[in-house]
Amino acid sequence: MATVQQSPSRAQALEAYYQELRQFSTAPLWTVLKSLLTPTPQPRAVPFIWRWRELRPYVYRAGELIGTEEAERRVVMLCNPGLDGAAAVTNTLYAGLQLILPGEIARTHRHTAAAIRFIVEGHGAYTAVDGERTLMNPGDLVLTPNWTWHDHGNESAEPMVWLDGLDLPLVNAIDAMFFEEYPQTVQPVTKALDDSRRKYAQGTLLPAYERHLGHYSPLLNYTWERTHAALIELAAHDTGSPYDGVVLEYVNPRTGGPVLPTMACYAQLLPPGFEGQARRRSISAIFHVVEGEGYTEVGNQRLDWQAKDTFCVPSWAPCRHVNTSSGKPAFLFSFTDAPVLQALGLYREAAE
Ligand code: 1HN
Repeated sequence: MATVQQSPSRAQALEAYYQELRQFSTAPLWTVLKSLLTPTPQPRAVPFIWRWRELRPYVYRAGELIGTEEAERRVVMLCNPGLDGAAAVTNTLYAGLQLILPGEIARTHRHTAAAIRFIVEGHGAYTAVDGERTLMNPGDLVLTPNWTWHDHGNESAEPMVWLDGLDLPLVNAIDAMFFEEYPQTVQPVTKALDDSRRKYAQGTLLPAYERHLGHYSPLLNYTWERTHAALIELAAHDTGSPYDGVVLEYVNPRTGGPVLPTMACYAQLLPPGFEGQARRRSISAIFHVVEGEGYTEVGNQRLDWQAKDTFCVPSWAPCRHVNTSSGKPAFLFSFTDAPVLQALGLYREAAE
């Protein structure tokens, strides 16, 4: 009891000491240690779903209010409610819905944040990356790797919307952002249309005369046509994983590794009636529904989804997918920061 009786003066002495430390830009570790060394990750990002039915009118309204010339990129960003309005879905990943109208151009630039595009609707607008163009269709996955020149143009007769995914919050957190504009609006086309598809979409037969150097996939567009066919073919004889159903990773055909050094992409088929098991992973994930209806339990939240909705699963939240589409498979696309966690020895997973 003696120490307790002394404590008011000791408490005062400590408080005075903390005050003095502050003037030297220092602080005691022992008052914050428990909040730094949490037993498990404590993301501020919360499980959340952005519903296409609600957002679509706002995406198209942006098309009436602002042009691509003024906007550089016309995007409605998805902002996690737990992250105070930051341009972020999680601490590492950004996502947004980009609209490009017929006749519009989104001018050429490059940056050290890497991007993926997953096409939501519209047909035939192009993305150009380092001299190669690809025409995009719903469900296609298009890569714009770190520091590659990229522009978009819509020479089709209909608007196009896609989901942008970037490692922007990560790149800014590690103070590694660089950005440049190309001297011209549209970069010169130096390669045949879909050049990389002919060279690299085969996967098991690659051009021996071309050594693609770089830490990202040389394939610009992973078309939904191929992805969908691969999932259907695999699901005919395979039930896949108890957590994810029939799940495929989009890979770099040169290495078998992730498409980008900071982001991994997946397509999955949840068989009719699929009720997944719950699992936690020490990664951030953003899911986009391609087809079907169902729900995903993330922690204590139930996120009911349908086609074109986008939702997030923060690190270490238990996650369980259920397909409620009657008698039909459901298709999900997702991208994660798993390559970062894996490269740093920080990847973990645990069944619930
Ligand atoms: C960007 O360059 C694009 O090229 C889209 O389409 C979204 C969000 C933040 C920073 C750069 C694009 C972006 C972006």
